[in-house]
Amino acid sequence: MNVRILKNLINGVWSEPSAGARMDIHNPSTGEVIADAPASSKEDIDLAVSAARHAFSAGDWPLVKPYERGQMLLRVAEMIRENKESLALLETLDTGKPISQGRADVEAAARYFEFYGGAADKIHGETIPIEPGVLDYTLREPVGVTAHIIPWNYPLQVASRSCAAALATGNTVVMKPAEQTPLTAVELGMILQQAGVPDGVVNLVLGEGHTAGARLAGHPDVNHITFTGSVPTGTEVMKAAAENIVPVTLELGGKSPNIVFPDASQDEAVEWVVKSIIQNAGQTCSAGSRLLVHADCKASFVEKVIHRMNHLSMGPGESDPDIGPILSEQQCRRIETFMKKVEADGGKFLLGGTRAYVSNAPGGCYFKPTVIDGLRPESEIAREEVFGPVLSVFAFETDEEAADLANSTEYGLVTGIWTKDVSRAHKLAEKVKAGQIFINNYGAGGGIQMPFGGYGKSGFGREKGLEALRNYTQLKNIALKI
Ligand code: TXE
Repeated sequence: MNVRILKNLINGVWSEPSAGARMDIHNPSTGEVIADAPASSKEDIDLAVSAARHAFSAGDWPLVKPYERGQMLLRVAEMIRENKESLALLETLDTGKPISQGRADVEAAARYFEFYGGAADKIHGETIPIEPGVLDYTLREPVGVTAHIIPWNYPLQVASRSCAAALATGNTVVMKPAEQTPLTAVELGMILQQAGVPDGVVNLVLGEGHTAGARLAGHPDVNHITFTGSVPTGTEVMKAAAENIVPVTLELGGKSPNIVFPDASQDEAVEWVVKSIIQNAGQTCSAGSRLLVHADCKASFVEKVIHRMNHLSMGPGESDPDIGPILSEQQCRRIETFMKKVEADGGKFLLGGTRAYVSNAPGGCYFKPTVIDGLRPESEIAREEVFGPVLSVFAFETDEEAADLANSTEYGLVTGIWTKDVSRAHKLAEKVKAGQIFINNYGAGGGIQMPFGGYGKSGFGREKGLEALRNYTQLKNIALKI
């Protein structure tokens, strides 16, 4: 495969990084170098922020009518769909994810632009009764220059969801994709240009976190930061934003449970429990990484889970296996470090626990689907995000125990509840501290329209759905004495 030479998009021009530094981009399935990307510096971020500021304050963007802005975003959605196959392949080459998951990500990206494109001319304020002779009303104004720091696990989806919402509300954008996975962000930049988004409205700076990312998070002329990534980096981003009193939306992952009762449809629950932990090889913020199962059905349920996992295929993303590679050697070592502590934490492996060798892709890092039983709920692996296809099993007897176990980590992103007893499910859903609860499903409909975000260390603020529009608007109240 030809090595792609990537550039930054600043003020409508595809440009080299100012200091000339570059970095290799690898295909996680094979380890092969597939692209050469800018390792941008502080200066490149500064240029991008200044272009975004100019486009917001003095450029064409504020003059575009909301309906026309929406039409532009709908065109972006259309163009994403027209390029679905090539975008999916690029996403798969860049992240290693199975191509069918790459296709699903591309469809989700198109749907974000469609959803927010449709919303662009429906963002309005209200009138508030004060007293006779006073007309009081609110305006929802764009915040200005918005920064988007994107992770490597769902590069196109995450870039699209926040960028589309920010553009729909009339903001300008500076985006920094993860250093490992910039390919589809570059394609998205080209599509946005072709769809007619004016120069400077969307700027793309490729580079590393500690340089480009840190400058973007701490830039004094940024008005909002959207960050998806790890808790330690989220903390750094928040500290940098605090220096400038800039609001942040943080999506920091989770340790999400599936809670299974004996009256649930067992086969369906097994299918989703497995799917929710192997999707993207477990490198998903909302991965169902804990199985909380009622003691009465634990043995048979876990047996079914293991049976299903024993029949999963593994290989390079392009061959569309059930499980693709782990992003990098570094991420794989991180998983192994967790695995080394399993026994000391009271756990035993029912399945997996080690790397897998994939003969047709020896250069990639693969990890076997893994099931661990017996971990102490307070142990590190039971509470921390492993970010691999690793499922920890816990038994409960009462609904209270299930709720306590579900709430026993500092995260609170997603919870799956599996039972035919609707009132039990509702009561449990009220007790569980998580931003999204799924009852007898896990991720219905792709969740484009549902507010998404976490409790506790899973972050704060909500992305997706109409709720995300709040991140990118500020409210002004105007009182007119008539
Ligand atoms: O994340 P980082 P890493 C979790 C997951 C994973 C772990 C480590 O558990 O194993 O994090 O992954 C940019 N200022 N998630 O190290 O560092 C970076 O360039 C500003 C969960 O890759 O959080 C990239 O664009 N930005 C998660 C982005 O932050 C900085 C998705 C994420 O990188 C920066 C990814 C800095 N100082 C990892 N340092 C999810 N919630 O889905 C780095 N970055």
